[in-house]
Amino acid sequence: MKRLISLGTSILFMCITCFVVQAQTRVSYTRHEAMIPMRDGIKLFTVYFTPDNISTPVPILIQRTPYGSQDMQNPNNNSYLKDMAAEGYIFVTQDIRGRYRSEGQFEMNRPVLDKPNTVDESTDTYDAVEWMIHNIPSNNGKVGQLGISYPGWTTLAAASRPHPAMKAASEQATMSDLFLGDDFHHNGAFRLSYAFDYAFMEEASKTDTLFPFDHYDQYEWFLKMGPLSNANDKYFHNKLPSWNAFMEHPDYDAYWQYKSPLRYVDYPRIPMLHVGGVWDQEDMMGPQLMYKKMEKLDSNNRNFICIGPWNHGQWAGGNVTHLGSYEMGSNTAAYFQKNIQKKWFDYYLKGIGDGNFAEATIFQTGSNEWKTYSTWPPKEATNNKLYISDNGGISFTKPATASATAFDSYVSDPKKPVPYRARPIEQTYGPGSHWYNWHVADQRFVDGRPDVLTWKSEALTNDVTVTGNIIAHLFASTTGSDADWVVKLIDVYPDQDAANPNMSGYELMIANEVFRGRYRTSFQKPAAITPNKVEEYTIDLHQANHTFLKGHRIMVQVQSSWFPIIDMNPQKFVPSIYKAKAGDYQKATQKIYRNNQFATYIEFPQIQ
Ligand code: PG9
Repeated sequence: MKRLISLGTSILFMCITCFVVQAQTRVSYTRHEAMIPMRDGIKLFTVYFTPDNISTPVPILIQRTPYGSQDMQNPNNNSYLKDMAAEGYIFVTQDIRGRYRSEGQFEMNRPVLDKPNTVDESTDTYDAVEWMIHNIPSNNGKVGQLGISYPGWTTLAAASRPHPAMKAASEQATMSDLFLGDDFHHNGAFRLSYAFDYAFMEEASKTDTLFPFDHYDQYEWFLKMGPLSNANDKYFHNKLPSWNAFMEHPDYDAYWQYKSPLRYVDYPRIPMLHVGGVWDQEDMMGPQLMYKKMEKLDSNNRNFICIGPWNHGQWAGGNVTHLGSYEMGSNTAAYFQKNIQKKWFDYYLKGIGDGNFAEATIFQTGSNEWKTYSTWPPKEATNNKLYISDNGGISFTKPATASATAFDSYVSDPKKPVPYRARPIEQTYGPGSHWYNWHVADQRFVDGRPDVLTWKSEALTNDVTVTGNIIAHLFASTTGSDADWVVKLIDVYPDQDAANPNMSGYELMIANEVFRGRYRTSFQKPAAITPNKVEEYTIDLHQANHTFLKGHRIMVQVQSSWFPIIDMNPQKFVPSIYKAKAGDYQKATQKIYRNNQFATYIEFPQIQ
């Protein structure tokens, strides 16, 4: 269990069987350990592998992790690194402050401080790099950093204030703003089951520890837990700093803004390759948001992005040809590792190649093709609008009706929330967990629920491709004074798919997001919703590059709960949902409008 997590990210649970050596091994490696001193005297545990019998000095590639470095595999046996290992690099992994065998105090996502006499992940990396270039023999003085998820974020933080020897970095599935998106909240909605599991896993002890649930199905367990305040009262007893922060900072206040990389990341000070998965269940937003932020200031063409058909970190695996039931048509991880990651580091750290990299390399799902773009999202795309319409249909034409009764409606009941994936919902990183694939799970598991609205097109007569940022504009009202809105864009496979019978009628999510209604005008200052007033909710469903193939249908779904990945909104405005009482949770009737004045639509960018 610990060994698997320690390999860098949780995704490696599922990829463990994939660690096969495919490349012709040309270089062997020797393992070393060191305790590297930081500027405040704290020492960080570090494992490094040096290549044997090489004639020229080689660069250093670092990963910095909270998940434990001691079990770092020989790079020749690690699918993620093996292509680079075959030609010689020095590979380093380091336990960050306070985790596993490192000294010091752990702080979850300790932000870059820029204050004298303080330490953070950027100063720790700086000090580590300084030590490495002077103490690891046969290095060429050039250092790169990469990593997935938390190690992706440590890469982002280090590259934001890099040591002069650091010449290139690749953040992969970094978390970005933890209130607006990624692990702990999405648009202010609290990621209950994930935050609960992860805060305990990282903060209950120095090494990863699973919370001892006494029940298998988290849906039932969290329903039974009741209001959020019960987590501290019954289980955590105020001992987990991150959980306490969730409870004490319900809104996007100075605490979250200070923590956010949106504050401390600016222009790409060194070349940066952002890597993300379109079906990343933990940090989908991070690479997209960080690429966008840095791209605006990228006057030296140092900012690049690659997005693939992956879950959280799946590109590190060996033989990655499918995610859940979705078949990718080729080994997409091998493509990334060889043609993107290796070439990129080889160029910046070894001077190999012409350095002609595509600005954006984005896998197109549906058609299963790698595509390149000179701007991302592509500037040339037209923002078409996909409207919901009557009789459960959707259309690229705005509804003509002026009728105020042109809406669809459902009752959202906090006692019976919509599950976010089919039950039983196993503990996030627990045995048999389906957490890793839930973004591609067949959405038919919510078919027939009266609290999920569905609109869909006829079978398409041509392929239809969406490329870029998908944004929902929901015109909605509620009888309550607060509400969550979940929007999903779905590809419905043909009912009888002769080519792929297992996929017949499959409902594959292409994009999705939740929005907590109280934040519709400001994330800093939540505001009650006026009952029964129609309001527009703008919900970023993030980027996609997907072809709905001929014969498929395009589907849109809306619902008001996604339990327990999102805590249940009381549906009555209270100053802090984290202090809501059981009696605050109430049923509400939600209406989604589709008339000419209030025309719910999805921005659906297309390249003509
Ligand atoms: N998604 C995990 C994480 C990253 C950063 C902050 C909190 C959690 C991870 O897989 O590392």
